[in-house]
Amino acid sequence: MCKAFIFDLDGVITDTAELHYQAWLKMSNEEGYYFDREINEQLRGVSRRASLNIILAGQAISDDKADELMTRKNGYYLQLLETLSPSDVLPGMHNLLLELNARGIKVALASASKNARPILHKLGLMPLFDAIGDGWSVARSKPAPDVFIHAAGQVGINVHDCIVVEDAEAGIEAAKAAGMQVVGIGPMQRIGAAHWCFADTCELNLAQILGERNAA
Ligand code: B16
Ligand code: MG
Repeated sequence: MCKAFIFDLDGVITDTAELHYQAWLKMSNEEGYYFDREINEQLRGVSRRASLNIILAGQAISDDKADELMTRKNGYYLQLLETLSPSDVLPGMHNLLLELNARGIKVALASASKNARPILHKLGLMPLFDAIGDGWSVARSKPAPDVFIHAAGQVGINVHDCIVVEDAEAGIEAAKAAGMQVVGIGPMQRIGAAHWCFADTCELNLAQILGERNAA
């Protein structure tokens, strides 16, 4: 029985992938690293350090240099986040969160991002969440199941009673490893491993997921 919904952030609640792209691109251009939108797709749902490693493509740098590059990129990203507002919530998601709250189903976040809390504040969604799991909550990031298990623990719900909403392959793998059912958002080649698949957030159908009669 579904007692909690656990949401990924980037690509599910809001589309910050473009802002990550702009910030990584600026840093990469300054450093002479090759970076394009195709590589950016590989960064979906993975941690900041794992993202940098993908951009470096095997090039070795010191830990101090890696820290400096990630700090610089995050500075650019934070500048871009300043323009974020409630109008940047992806279609249908605000209503879905309201509906879950009204039904008494717990709502939690499980994001790889260390910026998840300020992002939820800017989107005006913080009051609709019962718990937040983010890039600060656990040591091992997706595809490890840790952030989902952490979020379930925060709302006090058994992992088998949690449904996750994810847009990334790494996130779907992590949620399944946590023993949870997963709703995938995006193209089938990316989210085909999910239990329910929707091309877009506006197509997500709660009644269908909950197995209710008369689901459209
Ligand atoms: P930050 P999610 C992920 O968010 C992004 O998809 C990924 O591109 C990013 O590298 C990661 O957060 C870390 O973000 O640099 O803000 O800590 O999809 O897990 O909500
Ligand atoms: Mg995501």
